[in-house]
Amino acid sequence: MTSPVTVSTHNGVLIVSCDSPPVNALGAGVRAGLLEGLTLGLDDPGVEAIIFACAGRTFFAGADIAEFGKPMKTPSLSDLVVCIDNAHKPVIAAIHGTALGGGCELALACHYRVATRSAKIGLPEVRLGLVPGAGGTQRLPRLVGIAMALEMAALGEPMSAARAKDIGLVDAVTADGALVEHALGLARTVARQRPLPRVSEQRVVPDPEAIAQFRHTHARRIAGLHASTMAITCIEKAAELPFAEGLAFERATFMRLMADPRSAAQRHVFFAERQAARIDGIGSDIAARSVERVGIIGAGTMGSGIAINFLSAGLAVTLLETSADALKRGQEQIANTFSSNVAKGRMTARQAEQALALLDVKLDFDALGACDLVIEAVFENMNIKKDIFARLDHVAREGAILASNTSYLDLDEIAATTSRPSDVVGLHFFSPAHIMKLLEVVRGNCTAPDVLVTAMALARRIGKVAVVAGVTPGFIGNRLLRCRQNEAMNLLLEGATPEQIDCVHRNFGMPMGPFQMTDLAGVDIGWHRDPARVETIREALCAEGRWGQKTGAGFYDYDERRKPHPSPRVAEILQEFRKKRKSSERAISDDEILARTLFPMVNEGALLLLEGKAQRASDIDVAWVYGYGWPAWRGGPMFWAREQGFEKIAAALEMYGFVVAPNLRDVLETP
Ligand code: T1G
Repeated sequence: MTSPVTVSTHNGVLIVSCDSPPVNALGAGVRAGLLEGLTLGLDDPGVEAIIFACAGRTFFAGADIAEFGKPMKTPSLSDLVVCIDNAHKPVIAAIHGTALGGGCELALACHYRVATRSAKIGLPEVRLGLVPGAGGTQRLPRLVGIAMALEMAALGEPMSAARAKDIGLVDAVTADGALVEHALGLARTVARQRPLPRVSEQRVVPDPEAIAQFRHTHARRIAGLHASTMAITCIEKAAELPFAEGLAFERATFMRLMADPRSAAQRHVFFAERQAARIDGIGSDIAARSVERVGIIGAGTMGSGIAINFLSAGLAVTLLETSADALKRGQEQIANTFSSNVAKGRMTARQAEQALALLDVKLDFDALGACDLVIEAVFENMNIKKDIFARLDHVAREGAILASNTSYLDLDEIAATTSRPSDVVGLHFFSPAHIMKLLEVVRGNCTAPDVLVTAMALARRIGKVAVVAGVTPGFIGNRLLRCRQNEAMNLLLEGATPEQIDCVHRNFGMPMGPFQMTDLAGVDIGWHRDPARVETIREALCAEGRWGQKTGAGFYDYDERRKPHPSPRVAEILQEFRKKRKSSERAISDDEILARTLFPMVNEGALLLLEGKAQRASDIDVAWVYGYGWPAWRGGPMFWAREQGFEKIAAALEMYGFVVAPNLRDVLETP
């Protein structure tokens, strides 16, 4: 097999170039080729300097994650990095694209680093439940100081080339087309300069205040993220220990985390997210349709949030409403969001201005005729949606894609009101639509393959993580959510409290529990609005105006800072309903709460697969990690269930009166 690494000589400078699509991951073959190239350059008296460069879209994007958990083939990345560090001739990293993880660590071991203006550099290992394993936590603080090293290695955020230059991480930034030329120029300049600037020989300036400050500032963000905590410790050791000992500490930490099930779960989510982009039965030969102008019907919270996604990605948006006031409110919501993004440094004022310039607001339905994609984001009522799609059928141009943002209604029924059901697709955004990453792409019975391909491509373009769902009430995410919420309500009737149930879920790693989530979203969603009709706990709360955070009371009472407090009134309501059921109140264990709220979700996931409404179990994981905050370090409901085991889950489901899905064993036990 030909090596992905080639060498070329340029007036005494050896370029060691790697071409290993898609991202030049530092797999065994690449590592071997790089070591061979380096050795060739060091042994050749005619070579005065060596450059590491990559072809394709990016410099080395890290170790090959697919190799993790398998026996490591030599040379290891650590061995390669040590050889670079010890080189007796200058070695230069020519960085473009995303120099991440092991790619960044290889660059740190080089003596010089040149990056293109659009390049990004980072140590995202913590996102995989790991710490850098090839010297990143030891070299980075030596080059940029502890504070910057913490930001990069403990949060996993990549840095722009410009910022990297400012902090001394790279020596020069070049135009995107001038990288190799600049690297060659630098090589000739430094070819005979000695001593070589070895990062490992530099001292780390101790900065305990920076570490304490970082821990305080990011306490919430890194809570429960074991790898981030360990990355901080490794950086602390860089200031305390000699380089070799710090390296050994980092390596031992890396190996321990590699064996940790939490890292396996995060690596599962990494690949599952990318697998979700694949649509079964549709080959790469199907081209996406061109979408440059997006029409959005409804300027409410969802419609405005959806518009922000497309405007931020540089697509023109026609936002339609039925009244000037509603349109104005939507426009204000969009403008305020962009202003807030600028204030928080998420975008520049210029970028916000450019995005807003792409917004066109209309009251005239016919204006949608100029759009390539129209997304209906109106009230969740089938008749309203059917009317809109019937009108769209006459107004939208031929070939335009007609999408509904419905969160559970039957997309096929909506599509049937048009003469072009093959152009109809569901695009289910999650509120707040401009923040939540998940997008469910709902595949109707008639949805054309290129419409699906277009939807998935658009999802990527607007920075969403898309999952294909079949037509079923609640699609993937909400169908599992309904199971959890139903059983949570049953547990209330049997003696549990909202606080206890929510606490169990927060301790599991969810950002909030079922009742906090209901109060946030609105207890009154889907309520029939008749306060005289009270048959359930939820209807009792709604009837008293306890609609959640927005009314200051729901399952909890909220103070002026929206902090939730257990509600005596809710306790009374629960007592009333328990008496009505004549069920004896009992103490319910946390384990029972967890089993009864999560195992039915897993069972429903198996049914989704059996019915063909989800393409693969990992898609269900992606939906819940990105749509509902399931902790990535638990991998998603289906991944977590595999760890629990079929027998335990099936026994519990039967004990609590559930019918075990016929394919559950197969789903949880098939490798
Ligand atoms: N290893 C193996 N495959 C990878 C990979 C990696 N590091 N990165 C990406 N891929 C695959 C990915 O699965 C997909 O495959 C294709 O490349 C395109 O990816 C020792 C231990 C680089 C920013 O965490 O962040 O180094 O689906 O769709 O949107 O300390 O990929 O096409 O078959 O994401 O343009 C550290 C992870 C590893 C970087 C490109 N590095 N990758 O984004 O393309 S740990 C990372 C990314 C490490 C050292 C430690 C992104 C990207 P397929 P893509 P993209």
